[in-house]
Amino acid sequence: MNRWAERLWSLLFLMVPVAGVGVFIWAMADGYGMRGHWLPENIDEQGKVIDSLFLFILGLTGVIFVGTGVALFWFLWRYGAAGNRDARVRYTHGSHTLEVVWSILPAATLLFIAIYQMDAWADAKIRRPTIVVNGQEQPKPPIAEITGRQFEWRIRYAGRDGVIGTRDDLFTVNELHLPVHEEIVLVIKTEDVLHSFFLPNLRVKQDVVPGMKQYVWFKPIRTGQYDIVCAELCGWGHYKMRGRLVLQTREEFDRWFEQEWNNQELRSYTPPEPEE
Ligand SMILES: [Cu+2]
Repeated sequence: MNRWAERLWSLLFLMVPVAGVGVFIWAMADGYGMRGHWLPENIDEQGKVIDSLFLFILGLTGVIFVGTGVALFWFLWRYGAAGNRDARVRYTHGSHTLEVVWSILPAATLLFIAIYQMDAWADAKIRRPTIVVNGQEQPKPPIAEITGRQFEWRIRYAGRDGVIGTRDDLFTVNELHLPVHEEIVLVIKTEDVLHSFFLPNLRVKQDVVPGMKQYVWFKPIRTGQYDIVCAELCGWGHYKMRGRLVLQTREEFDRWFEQEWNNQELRSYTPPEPEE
């Protein structure tokens, strides 16, 4: 390879970090051609925590990505064979110190991230909201049960008795209405294969595993219509497994619920027998 080919290849390698970072900035700035490619609007009370964790990890990995990309470019540029015909080759059996350093640094970084995000993880996945019943604190019961199946979301609301799995439950498909400014608990499960229940605007994403019942919770702070998405490739119709999340004020929600519930009564809909 001659000198010029070497330089060309070095510059091509340099394009990896340059274009990589460029595309991210382009998307973050919502520039033309990249509209809506960055994080969707956050409408969850705790969403900021998830977003700042995301940005922190992105920044950290970004610095390492740029660092290794630039180092690779520099070694190609400076030490190519064509430009160093007289250089003497030095054989090495490795550096013990270097290996210790590059093992400990990533390990320490991963450990730091694990500890740093512990609170966010606990809030999102472990500390389910509670209510007080007869002076006793207990986990808040879910307002609805979401069942994923190829290829739709079946939604079952606890009826007036507040208990899911009884005869007065309300059923909808792909349309989830919820009140805002309240801690929402949902129970999710699947009828067939793995799905992933994803509410992008609420920063909620949870795999739905056959045979398991799982709980997700969040607190929406804005009314409007948003997406429910399946984030796990679950079959040929995966792409159309999307639903509509309608966030309403408590009054609007109650009115909607009443109306739907009365309609289902009129159709004398017979829901399946309770499971438990
Ligand atoms: Cu799915």
